[in-house]
Amino acid sequence: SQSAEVKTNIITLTRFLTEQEHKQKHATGDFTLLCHALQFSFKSIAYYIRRATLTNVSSHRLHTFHLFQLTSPQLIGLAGSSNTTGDDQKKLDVIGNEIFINVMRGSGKVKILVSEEEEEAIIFPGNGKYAVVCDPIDGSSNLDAGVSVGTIFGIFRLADNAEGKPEEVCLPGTELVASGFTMYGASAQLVLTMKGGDVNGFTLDNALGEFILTHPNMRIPKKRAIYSVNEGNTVYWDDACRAYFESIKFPQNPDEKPYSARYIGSMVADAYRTLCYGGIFAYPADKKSKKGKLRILYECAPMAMVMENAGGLAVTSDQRRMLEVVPEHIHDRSGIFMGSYDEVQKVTAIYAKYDLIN
Ligand code: P6P
Repeated sequence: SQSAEVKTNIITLTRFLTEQEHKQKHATGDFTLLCHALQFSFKSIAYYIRRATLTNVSSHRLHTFHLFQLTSPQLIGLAGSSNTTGDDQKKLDVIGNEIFINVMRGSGKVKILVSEEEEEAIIFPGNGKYAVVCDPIDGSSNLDAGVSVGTIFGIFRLADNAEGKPEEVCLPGTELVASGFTMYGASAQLVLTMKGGDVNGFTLDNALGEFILTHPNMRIPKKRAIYSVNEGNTVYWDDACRAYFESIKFPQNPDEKPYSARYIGSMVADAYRTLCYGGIFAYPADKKSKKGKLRILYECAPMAMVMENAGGLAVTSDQRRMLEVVPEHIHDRSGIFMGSYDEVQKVTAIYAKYDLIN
């Protein structure tokens, strides 16, 4: 019988990082070691999410059991603390955050760590040259429903004289040296991009415990009639925003079909589908969320860098390039439209028409 093709030359993330390092003339290896620490945190979080899922299944017969209570049922109940957004902090959020903090500290390469779960930036002693921004478990409120959640991250190279002050990491996305996200779905899927580089997808092989390069040089389709937005916020949108979504739901041109709607409510899952299939993802700033809901540093900018390096675009609600926005503080927010190049251009064209009118 046909034996399954034996892959004897697989490219692991570890090998990929070594090859990337050799391309950099003055590489010291610090960035590579930081990325190894990052991949270890993704493997650890993937393990705990999978275990939580199993625990949830085994305990379903006993009582409703929130996935966030990672360990044994005795730990029922929320962690009791709440994060910067004020929503209840679930056990898994806490564990994902703690894993990330401990692994980044242990790397010895990080000076400043910003996490959605931490009000203040964490400053590590030592001479780390990098700042890491992250949302350890984004979308966790959906976890109980089996929706894919993920870790979103970005890496900045700090100035040599950086003292470890929060304002030193309030940088535009154009300064990111690397960014990406790991989606914890059927398998853990890492999407990683480096400054000026392309976008590469790695799948965690649980047997090997290695991320394997499965999606080299991911390119987002130039256009696709899919839109991804929470239409429950329509009543809060400004006129230009409404006009844009009206234009794709009720196309003027009779031979144009209306767009399909796809919205999961977990940014990593919506972003990954948008990267793979094309279309537009939006979380507009509106009357309810004046600066938008998503965070610039560890949600909008890393995702914008992935979309741009894959051939797409990302803009704010006032149609500025997302990557050029400088956050006013580490948890600053922005409206965002991101995805296929032509689709984002359509948004900007409609907004331009509205700006002319108003
Ligand atoms: P809404 C999840 O809570 C999250 O931070 C993102 O992952 C997601 O894109 C967004 O919020 C969903 O927000 O208001 O549509 O529920």
